[in-house]
Amino acid sequence: MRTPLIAGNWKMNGSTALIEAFGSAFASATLPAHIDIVVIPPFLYLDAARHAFKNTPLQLGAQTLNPQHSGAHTGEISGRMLKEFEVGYVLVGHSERRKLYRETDEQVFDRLVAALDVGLTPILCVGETLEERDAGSTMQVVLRQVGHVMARLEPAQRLQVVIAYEPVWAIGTGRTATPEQAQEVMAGIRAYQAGFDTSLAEQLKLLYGGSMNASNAAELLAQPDIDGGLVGGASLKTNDFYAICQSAG
Ligand code: G2H
Repeated sequence: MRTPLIAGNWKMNGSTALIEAFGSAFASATLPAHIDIVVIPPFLYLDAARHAFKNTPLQLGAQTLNPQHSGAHTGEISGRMLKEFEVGYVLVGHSERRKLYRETDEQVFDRLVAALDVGLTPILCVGETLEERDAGSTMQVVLRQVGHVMARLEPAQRLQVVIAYEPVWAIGTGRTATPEQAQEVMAGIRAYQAGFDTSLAEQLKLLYGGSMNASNAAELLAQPDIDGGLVGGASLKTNDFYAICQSAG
């Protein structure tokens, strides 16, 4: 049985006021008994969130990390630093980082290994563009991104990775993959893992991301291979995020 995971990726949004609002809303919220909920604010708010979320079930995640643990990397944040601030999860390979900051599969791999080295749970983001989907190469693209990382990990490391399938054409566009489209790709990712180890495939946590919201979450989360969501826009409103968490119960 895989514990559902709902992660809210705030991207470059939020404020100390929003952190406080989440702390208050989730301190008194009634949530499903078995669920992991992660809020992923910009780095600058992690410390405030660590304090504000003390009496809530909310866990902390970061949006990226540097592959090095320390050194002359002006402007960067390492996994070791994130651990000091009680961060448990970190996104790697989000499509915005791949596109806007030219992160390659190799750099994604390095970041993911750095996360594993310090005991952070990496959420590896993969997904095809609209052109790639229209060209019929969705599975090829997604499995290239997944394989570039998973094929090079030790079996024990593979168990620590969460994978988020986020079709690029559904991100922040209001256009969601249908539950069937998402399920098809996610079943393909799980089948790929079964090539390494069937028990890994059963344990692997797979999230859907791309315009998930309070209205479409239940249908997406009901799919057999969707274990949770990576939520962007809808994670910035306490009520919407709470409703999505409820759908995962
Ligand atoms: C995909 C998602 C969160 P949104 O990037 O990672 O964002 O839900 O706004 O499409």
